[in-house]
Amino acid sequence: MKCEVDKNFDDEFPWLGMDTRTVKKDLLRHYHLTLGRGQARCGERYLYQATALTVRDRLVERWRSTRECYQENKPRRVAYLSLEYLMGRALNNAVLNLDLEHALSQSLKSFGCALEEVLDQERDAGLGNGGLGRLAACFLDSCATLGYPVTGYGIRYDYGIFHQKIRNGYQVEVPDHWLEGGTPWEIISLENTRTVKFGGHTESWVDEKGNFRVRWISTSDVLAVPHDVPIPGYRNDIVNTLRLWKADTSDKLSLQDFNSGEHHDAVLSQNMAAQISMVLYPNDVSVNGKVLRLRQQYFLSSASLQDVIARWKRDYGNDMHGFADKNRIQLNDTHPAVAVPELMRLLVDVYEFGWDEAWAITTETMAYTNHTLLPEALEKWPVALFRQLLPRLLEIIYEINHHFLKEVSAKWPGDSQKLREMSIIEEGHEPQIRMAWLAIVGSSSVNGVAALHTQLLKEGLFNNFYQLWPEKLNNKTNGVTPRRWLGFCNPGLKALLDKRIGEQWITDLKQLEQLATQIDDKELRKQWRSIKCANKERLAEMVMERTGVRFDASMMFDIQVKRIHEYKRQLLNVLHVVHLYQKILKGETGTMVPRCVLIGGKAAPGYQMAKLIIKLVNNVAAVINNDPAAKDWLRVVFLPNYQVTAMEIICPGTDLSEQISTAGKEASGTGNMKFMMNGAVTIGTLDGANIEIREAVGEENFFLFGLTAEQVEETRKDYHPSSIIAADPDFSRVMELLEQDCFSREEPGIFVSLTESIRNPHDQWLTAADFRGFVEAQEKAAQVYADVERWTTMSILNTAYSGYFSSDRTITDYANEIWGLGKDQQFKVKQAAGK
Ligand code: 26Q
Repeated sequence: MKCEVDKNFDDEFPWLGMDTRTVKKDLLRHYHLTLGRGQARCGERYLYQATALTVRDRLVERWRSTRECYQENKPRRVAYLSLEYLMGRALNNAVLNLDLEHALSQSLKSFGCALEEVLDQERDAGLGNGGLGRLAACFLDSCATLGYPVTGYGIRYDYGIFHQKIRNGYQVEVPDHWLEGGTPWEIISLENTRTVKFGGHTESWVDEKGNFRVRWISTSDVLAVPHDVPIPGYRNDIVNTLRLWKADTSDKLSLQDFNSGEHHDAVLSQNMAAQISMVLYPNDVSVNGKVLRLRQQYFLSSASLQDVIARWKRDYGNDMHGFADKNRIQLNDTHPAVAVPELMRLLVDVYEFGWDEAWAITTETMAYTNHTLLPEALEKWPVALFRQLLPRLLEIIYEINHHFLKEVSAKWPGDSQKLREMSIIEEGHEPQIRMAWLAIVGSSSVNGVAALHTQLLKEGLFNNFYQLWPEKLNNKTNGVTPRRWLGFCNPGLKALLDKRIGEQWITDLKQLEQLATQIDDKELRKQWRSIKCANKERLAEMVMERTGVRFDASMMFDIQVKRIHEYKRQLLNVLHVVHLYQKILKGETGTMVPRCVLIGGKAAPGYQMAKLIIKLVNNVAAVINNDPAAKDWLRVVFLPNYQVTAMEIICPGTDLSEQISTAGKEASGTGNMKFMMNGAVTIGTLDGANIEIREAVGEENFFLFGLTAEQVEETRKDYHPSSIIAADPDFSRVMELLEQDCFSREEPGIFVSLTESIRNPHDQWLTAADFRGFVEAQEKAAQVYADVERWTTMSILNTAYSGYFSSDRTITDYANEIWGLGKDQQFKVKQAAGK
């Protein structure tokens, strides 16, 4: 669809110039007038703000024209519901999408300032934990770039994911007050404030038409105030919206309250309400059953659905019958799954639909993405909590379950076990609501995030549902945005690609395959290496600044960054590091290549084992880095506070990407894709999207090791890690060093739970089973690395075949196969002539 910008408005307010002269004038105006700064230089902070405002003005005008364009064409729309968005920094993204880099660099020169310094002032918007939150951010980028009318809905947390400090090797969590000093990237839309109900009770009656009706009354209401963030597409003049809800009280401080002595109460309720959007929950076992988390989930779901319905009414009037034809709602995991009964409540209680009609609309509209196979990570909420907080929703969930179980009985007559297994309500001492079951039952599409993950969902966790509704389950392998994860984070490589294969790859990543045809070009190979080397220098600088450890760009950079979790097996990585150290001590460096090993990531605050792994990495690093014998061969760091912005430096400077989870546990992984795009070679297990990465790049360009998901299940039945260790002298020696406190001289015994977990026959993660395979794959990687030409080939081919892992491909698949957005629903905004 093509859109012309409103001509009348356009004549009155011609779009702001994008040339250096105009941009510079605006920058000065914002600096002097908006921010009130004088002649003296007041530091980069104000320059950052003036730059951001200058860019924002240009986003806002495109935002308006995009809205008008959607309004005019009335396409089907998608609401993406997510409790998390890991946006990182916004300024550079906007600058490059709007093609303002040159104009801004020039303009800032007159302030004696480089654009990079200004960009560096911005704090990360860290409104997410890890992969799931960053995926949501990449998806929004692709939706805007592809011109799909998709709105992101989330919560505007005052505090995002905690800032990680390391003290004496231990993780310490510091609050992330990212809004301090304000953010230029949000515009408050007061007129779209929604009211969300909590508590109270329900009451039924029969209306004048004789219909059974329910109302939910005596509630404590909370206001949801939209803070809109612009999401620019890549050089297409489209700006979509991320609408983040901030909670506010509905009992406004009135003069009357004040006079009648109720001021205190009013302030209290302000606090209660504001708590909802105060802080992002870390992905932590200790969060289970926390009321505030459920309040957040319902707050997001209810406000967002009301918002979608309000737009429907504006565009189509009060009759909601065509609603499902014009709307899709994508649930990012089960976190917003309460949207299913909430949409039913709105349709049945407020818009007076009959149950069956409301259910048809709801299930046609909803789609659910699953992100985990770990059964312990599946969300459940105590029925008692629901009754107290969301009494009307509990009634609706029971009703949904009642109808659903009739369907189960029809398919499996007399099978009471099936009924128990599939019931949305898990019976027991404390009955619980199974949110994944609710999401599956209430959606027309259920997808996994990588081929293996989806297959395992079908065979395992969701097998009953797969038997009932085989057509519901589908795969959408994750992707990452090539703008941020190649274009912006690796300017050196971007320039080379532009020169070699043209500039189209950035929105059509399959074009990278052209690189393969140039693989023998000497000049290309030389430049490829020199870019990688420069990126390694840049990473080394960051490592030095943050840890004081010197990384040497001539050594192999072996990197593992991701959340710290036992299934991701950072511990296996450490075992290998200790093994290398031991070989160095024995003088067996013959086939070794010098390495710099970097591990980074946050541990959930209540996850003791994960926190101990961080301490182990730090202690091992301290011993190795202080041993002169190791200096030429091995350096190790734990990089504190891993976040989006750090990854932008890390992935371009990586040689070897560690993707070593226990097979069958990592749903997809997305860091693996960022590394691949930037020419890192993967050492990995057959898990998540690693499998597809290996297929894309060819098995000869991937260092494979470890049990398959199937073998993992087999091995568990008869697993004796201590025998594996005893039979392997290298492994024995590694365990000995750990168990004899060689890395815990000051605090003997602190790592016992880690070494015991490796020796435990019930070790879920089978670390010992994969040790030997891992060491061998590492030796292979070292051997190839020593052959510069072979490594260069592998590196180039990894980039060349990473096209499939663009989130543009993923979103195109969501659009075609889940949302039913064809080519005709893709927008191209045409700017008025002469702009
Ligand atoms: C749950 C309950 C209470 C509080 C927090 C949570 C919570 C929060 C975040 C539970 C899980 C998450 C995040 C999960 C996540 O990031 N999963 C990852 O999703 C990626 C994108 O699909 C995959 O690539 C990863 O494999 C998967 O681990």
